[in-house]
Amino acid sequence: MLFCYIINCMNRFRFLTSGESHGKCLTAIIEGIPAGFRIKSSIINEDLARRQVGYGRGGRMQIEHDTVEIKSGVRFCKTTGAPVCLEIQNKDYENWKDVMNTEHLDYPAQETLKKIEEKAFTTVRPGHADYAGSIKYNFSDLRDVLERSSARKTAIEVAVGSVAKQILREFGIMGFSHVIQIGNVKLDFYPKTYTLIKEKAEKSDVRCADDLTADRMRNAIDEAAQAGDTLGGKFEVIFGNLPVGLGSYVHWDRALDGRIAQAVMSIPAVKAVEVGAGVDAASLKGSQMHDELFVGRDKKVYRNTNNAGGLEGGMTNGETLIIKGTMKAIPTMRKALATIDINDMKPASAHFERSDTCAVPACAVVAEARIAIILADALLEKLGGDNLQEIKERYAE
Ligand code: EPS
Repeated sequence: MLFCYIINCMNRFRFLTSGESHGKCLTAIIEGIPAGFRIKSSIINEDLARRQVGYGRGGRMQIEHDTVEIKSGVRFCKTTGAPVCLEIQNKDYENWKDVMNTEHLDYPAQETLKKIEEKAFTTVRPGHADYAGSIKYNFSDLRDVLERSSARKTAIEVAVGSVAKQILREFGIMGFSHVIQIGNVKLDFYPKTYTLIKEKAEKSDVRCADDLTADRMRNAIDEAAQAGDTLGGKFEVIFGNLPVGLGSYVHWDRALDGRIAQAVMSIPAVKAVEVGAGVDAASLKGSQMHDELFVGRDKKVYRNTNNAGGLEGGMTNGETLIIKGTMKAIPTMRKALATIDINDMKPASAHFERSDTCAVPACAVVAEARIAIILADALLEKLGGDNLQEIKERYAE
């Protein structure tokens, strides 16, 4: 039994991250990458830059220039089969050294104490992890909740996702993300092909594939910023060229739709995940919803619709994977909301440091990374193997 479990774990793309928003660095250890995959830090850095840009991002992104250092598990750009360790330095740490010290302070200088007190806060930010986190971990300073619950940690997740994407690319599996709604502004007209959507979205600072809609999105962000408010929205992640049969219907926790939903849902601020037709499926009749199958002259199976979003019975069905995510408006706001102070349990105004007005474009990049991780995991799980050559041979079978 235990033996089976260990075998199963060896063919899994697993990772853990550590790091605080204003701590020294963010790190990840990835386990389960077979030997021989080409992994380049320059490609990871391109993905990190994609997460950082976006109209409506806050002051922190002016400070950081996220770059990864591959610390182990890779030699001359090729994985060795050993755990891969990634690290991103937080540039802002220079300003937070005293506050984020990991050592016990025996006789702190007055100046140091003042800095720590200045950064401590007890007024709960509604919508954040502050209230439940302080009770769960018994903190009197909400800084201890903020630091790890911050979406800053998604930077290292994007680095892990970029490694997953480099693995998937070996098998021709590629994906992208784009924004389809910010506040009340929706993308109504999609460019005709996925290639066009991708190209246009990558060039847009709101990751939107239509110029006019992008203008309206920027205006909405400006208006929210002027009012001291924030905006949420909706994004879509697409992956193509997936083999049939990733995931399974045999157990609930092996269903790929469930695994993807968990991966996207747990991104900070995400409130809903949809597969294919998603919530619209509620009003579609069976005859409208289900994608009929045909066989082409080339003997290949094809369908004229993709309401299933590439997933049937918890498995990939060979069609394009289509996942939508909904992000709520960021809960750190200049326009302070009513709350409580956990120090005296009296009414108070919520704490504000600095924030993004809108981070939906960044969230789309994070979701793309998280989905890539699940797909790489499912692919390695299906194919097994210790090195790229072995896996490629199995894939070709
Ligand atoms: C983020 C870094 C954070 C925030 C944001 C995401 O930096 P700071 O707290 O220093 O401004 O900009 O996090 C949140 C808005 C949040 O609610 O967690 C980043 O690197 O993406």
